[in-house]
Amino acid sequence: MTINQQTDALLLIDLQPDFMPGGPLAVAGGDEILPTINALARRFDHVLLTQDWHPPQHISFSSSHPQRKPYEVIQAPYGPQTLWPDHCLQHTPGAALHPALEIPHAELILRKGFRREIDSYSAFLENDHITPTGLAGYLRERNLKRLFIAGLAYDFCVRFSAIDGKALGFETIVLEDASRPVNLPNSVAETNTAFAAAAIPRISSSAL
Ligand code: VGL
Ligand code: ZN
Repeated sequence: MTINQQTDALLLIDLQPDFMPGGPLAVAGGDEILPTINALARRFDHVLLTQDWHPPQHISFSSSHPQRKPYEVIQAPYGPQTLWPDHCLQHTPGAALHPALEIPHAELILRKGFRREIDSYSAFLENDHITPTGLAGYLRERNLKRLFIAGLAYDFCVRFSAIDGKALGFETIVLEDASRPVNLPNSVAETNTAFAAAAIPRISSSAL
């Protein structure tokens, strides 16, 4: 596969210390992908980053719900919402972009999940699957047509970003070796089924 430097973008999801080993919502091997991510980013003219960015008392924190524990699912007004340990609190070091990232040419840092009452896994739509983040408009105005997506976590924010990106008309490819899952029961199998149903290819960055 050949990168088109005019119309392709690399979209990197939530590469933040809170999702890495030692963090409150650690993804196994989350830090191992950083060298691959840095090497990939050097090969793209257009690199866009997302940053999970929650206020105190965010609806996705189990600590915001008395009697609830991490990884339980509640019914939020907009549908089911998995509860997580407190993570990516705005302006904390754990919410920063990981210091080992070497992407000085990144063109956009898109923050998401910044409203207390609604979570946002996807870089395109918040978890009501209606409220746009503005990313689709940004990509269209810049004539960026094809997305290569990688990062954390494969089965949550990478998953929903890829599904929404494809549904919104962008050609979408997931870089599997440059992503890692949280791995809740069935979450990876469901992600792979959803990608297959949406005709989203999963490739290795070595195929680029
Ligand atoms: C994520 C859970 C909560 C992710 C973000 O980046 O996949 N997962 N917030
Ligand atoms: Zn989050």
